[in-house]
Amino acid sequence: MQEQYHFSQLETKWQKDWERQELDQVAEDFEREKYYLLEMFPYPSGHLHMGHVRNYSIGDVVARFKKMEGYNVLHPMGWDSFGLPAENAAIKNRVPAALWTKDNIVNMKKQLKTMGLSYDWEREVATSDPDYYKWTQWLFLEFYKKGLAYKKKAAVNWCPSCATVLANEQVVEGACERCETLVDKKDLEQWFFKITDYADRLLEDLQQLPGWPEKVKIMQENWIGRSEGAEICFKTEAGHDLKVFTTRPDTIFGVSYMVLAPEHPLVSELVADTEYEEPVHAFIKKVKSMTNIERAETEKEGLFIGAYAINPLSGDKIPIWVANYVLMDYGTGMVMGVPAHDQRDFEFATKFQLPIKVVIQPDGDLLEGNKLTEAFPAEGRLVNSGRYDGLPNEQAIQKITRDLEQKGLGEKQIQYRLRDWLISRQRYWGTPIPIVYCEKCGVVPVPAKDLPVILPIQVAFKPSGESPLKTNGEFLNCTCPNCGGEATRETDTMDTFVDSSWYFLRYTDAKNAVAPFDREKADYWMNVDQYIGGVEHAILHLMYARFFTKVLFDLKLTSAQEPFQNLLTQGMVLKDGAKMSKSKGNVVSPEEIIEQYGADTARLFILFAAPPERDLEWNEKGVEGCFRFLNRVWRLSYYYHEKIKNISPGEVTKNELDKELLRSIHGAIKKVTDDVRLRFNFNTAISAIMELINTLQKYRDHTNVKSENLPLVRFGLENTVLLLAPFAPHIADELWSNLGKKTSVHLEAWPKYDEKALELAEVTMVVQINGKVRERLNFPKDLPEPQLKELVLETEKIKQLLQGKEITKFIIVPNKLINLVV
Ligand code: ANZ
Ligand code: ZN
Repeated sequence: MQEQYHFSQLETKWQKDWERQELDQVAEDFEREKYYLLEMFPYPSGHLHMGHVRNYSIGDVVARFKKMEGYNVLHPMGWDSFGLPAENAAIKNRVPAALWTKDNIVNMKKQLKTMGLSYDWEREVATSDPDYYKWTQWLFLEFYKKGLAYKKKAAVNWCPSCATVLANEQVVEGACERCETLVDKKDLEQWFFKITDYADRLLEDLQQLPGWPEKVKIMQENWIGRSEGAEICFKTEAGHDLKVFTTRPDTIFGVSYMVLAPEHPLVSELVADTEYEEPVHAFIKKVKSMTNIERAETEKEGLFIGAYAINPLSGDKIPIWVANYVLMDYGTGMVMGVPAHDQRDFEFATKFQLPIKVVIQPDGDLLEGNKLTEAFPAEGRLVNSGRYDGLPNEQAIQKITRDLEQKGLGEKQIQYRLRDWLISRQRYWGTPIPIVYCEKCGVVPVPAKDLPVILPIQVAFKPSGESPLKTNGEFLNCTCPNCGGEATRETDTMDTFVDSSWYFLRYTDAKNAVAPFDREKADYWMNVDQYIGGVEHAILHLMYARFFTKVLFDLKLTSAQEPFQNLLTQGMVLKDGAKMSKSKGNVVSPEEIIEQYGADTARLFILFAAPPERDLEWNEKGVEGCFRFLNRVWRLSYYYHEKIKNISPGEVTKNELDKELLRSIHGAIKKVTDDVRLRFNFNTAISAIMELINTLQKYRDHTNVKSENLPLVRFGLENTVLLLAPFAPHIADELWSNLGKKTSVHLEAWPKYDEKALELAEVTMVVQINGKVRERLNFPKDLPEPQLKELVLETEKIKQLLQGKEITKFIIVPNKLINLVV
């Protein structure tokens, strides 16, 4: 054994050795219980950052721990490799996006390998690989057959000056990010997935996920946004239907105006050839240039449009307005304005001096419309509501809805905030949508046997904003699979969230050439037992992956109904209180840290510095501390190396010091096991290992050659190495082989603790007389007071000190301290 801890040399050695032994490759084993551990796969930017290091260090501990516990562990890794950065690099540097991506993958894989992560690289996938996107396309076609993929016109952000479609993020204050021209909404044909068909299941099945953070489930719930209410039909004076969705039919007598979304087609009709036509159209134009988010954030604006509606129950004549706070794509795009009981309506009515009529009255002080300072949205009884007066409002909701139903002017309705998923992207670097347009046959899906529709290598991009693939004649022009005539291909590509919605299934059978995956294999591995990643994916990615899993279940491709059984959302890595980022210049490079201290230290620090869900503050001192700790482990092993070489481990104890060591070993096993298995509290698990090393150190300092209990020391060191293995895998394997072991520590069983050894635990208690420390004594843990008293008073030193004195008080801090007041 070398005297020094040469981390760099030994880390490389073990990484090679693990690869040679194929230690991390797994196969289905139907006799054994499986455990599927997954970290969110990265976008191959080319550089590993600390967020990755944290994510993968956490995952690797769990994977290695579960393996030692005896599970058949699937722990794969791959690349979410389609997306804009590659396309931008291609435009900027005139390199094919495919090449740029491949280089980055090679780089990042190399970096990942230096971390010593236990991935089964045989299952590596890259979503931009034709072997992968072939199946993304195949799945698209299955969705299409089921009516779950469809095309419709949808409003997109359009910059008239750049002649391009813009993503929402590229629109800043209603203008194009590049040229600052006001952005239009343009209706273009787009592909959608019908996720709204699954809204109820996506919502209900959240209840089957107790292993998900509550906050993530709430975000999903809000995103789905289920509202129960009614659709109510008002009529204009001229007899047009004005259908509104409301959650509060009970407030219908309080309606003082109607509002239409400015884009609503009825608006133009109602103002045609009136004095309102011009100002209303100007208003529409202004509002249309904003995104929904911007609309929600700006001041409420609106205009009366010169028409009136009739309230179907009260008969009131009410003015019709347009306003920016009513959205076209929710409900019916129309609202009945009830200022007394809806805050948005209250603000609007106050600004435009519309009447505020109270129709729900709480117990207590009478509300008055002209004295309200905000809306009253809560429960109460109906007032000013004709024959419904006096009803509790919950009952009134039912009754009013029923009465309107009978008149054919309303019905119960459930609304979702969730919209169908727009998957078309006018981009190059993505999965081509496998559809062909033929003049004779119309929209023709590419037959499965012709997949994949290969994405051509392209380096020329005209900045037209249209799909770059439109400019590629070879790709664009094809023959119709149906009639053999001339046809053109769909040139939009898929949102990259489609690619990442099923990769966890591909891992279960990554090389399958005849199907996306084999059902039996997928059924063995699914669900993912533990998914780990950033909370920024709490909504979209997780929702889409859940949606896909449910569709694939319905297609009978898998028995899984949920993809991820348990979810851990890791916190951020901060430096000086801020998220590490290039622009802030506070980035710590993982490569440098690994070079300077080794991967084991880097992993240990990142796991030790904070529990996984909390944010973690980078701290060079902490890194050094972990490095010193590993050196301490090394030195201790070195000190005993020769002595215990030919000795078997043993648990026989001969004296108090031995007993303390034995207890400490079992205590550490228990603590680490529980912390990792039950709570993922890796930081406290690591402190327990550190404590064990302290005890071993103390043991070494307090024993001489004759009293050294070497079998016990060996027992202690072997267990330390076993406990350390998931956290610092390289040094653990090196120390394991230094202990004379012939096979990897990562093939060992996780150590078990002996409850008995723990029960007999002793504690060291301080004995004070009048507050002054006089003695330290060992007692069995949790000894009852009378026995403790007896034992203290029997000790020689205390007896002497107490001679001739009377004890007035006997104070005990359990397991810590005894104070005798005399
Ligand atoms: C009258 C009313 C009275 C309302 C009241 C609420 C309280 P959630 O719960 O989010 O589904 N609304 C309906 N369609 C809208 C649209 N396209 N744009 C903006 N607002 C719209 O919200 C449902 C409520 O949001 C509906 O119920 C409607 O206002 C408004 F005391 O109708 B309510
Ligand atoms: Zn055809």
